[in-house]
Amino acid sequence: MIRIERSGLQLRHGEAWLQQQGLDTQQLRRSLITGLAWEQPLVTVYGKQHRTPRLTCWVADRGCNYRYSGLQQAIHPWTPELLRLRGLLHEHLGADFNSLLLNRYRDGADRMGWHADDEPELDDQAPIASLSLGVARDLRFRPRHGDEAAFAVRLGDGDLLVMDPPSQRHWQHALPPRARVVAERINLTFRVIRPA
Ligand SMILES: O=C(O)CCC(=O)C(=O)O
Repeated sequence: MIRIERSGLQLRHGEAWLQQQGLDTQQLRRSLITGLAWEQPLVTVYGKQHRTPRLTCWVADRGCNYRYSGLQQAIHPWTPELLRLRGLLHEHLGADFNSLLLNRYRDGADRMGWHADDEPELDDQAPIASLSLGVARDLRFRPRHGDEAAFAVRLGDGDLLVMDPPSQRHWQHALPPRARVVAERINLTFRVIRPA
């Protein structure tokens, strides 16, 4: 894994990490597409309601509620393949992830706006581990203050990106739209929620 460091930001990037663990990423992506209950929830942003420009699924241990943009996510149970991924991440990173947000970008029009994963229910001492499946997309980073330059990390099929504390406090990230991308991508972010 290579380290990407800026003031207040610490990332670790492992290319084709899932393939190195012996996983078939194409099969995994297909199975997640057909096996999970994908939703396109209504969210409220700046007082206006709209559907998220991507599909999502929230998987978590019991009691791990998560709310963003005024939306309480429905909790879906862990499947055997998601438990296997959680086990692999625990083995390599030592973190006890108890929740997982999956985002499914159907093509380059689907996207995620600027934000930090800094909701109060998230444990800010724990890393966030992100796995990518499918077509490569750019994850952009920009500082919340100061004059460090924005930059992007290209996340390809099977990549692992670890965002270590205190990155969420000082930086935001976004997945911008890409007009030329016609293929699908799934991203899985494993998190630690402090149970209510
Ligand atoms: O799709 C991605 O790589 C980014 C996902 C993300 O920003 C998030 O889940 O908070």
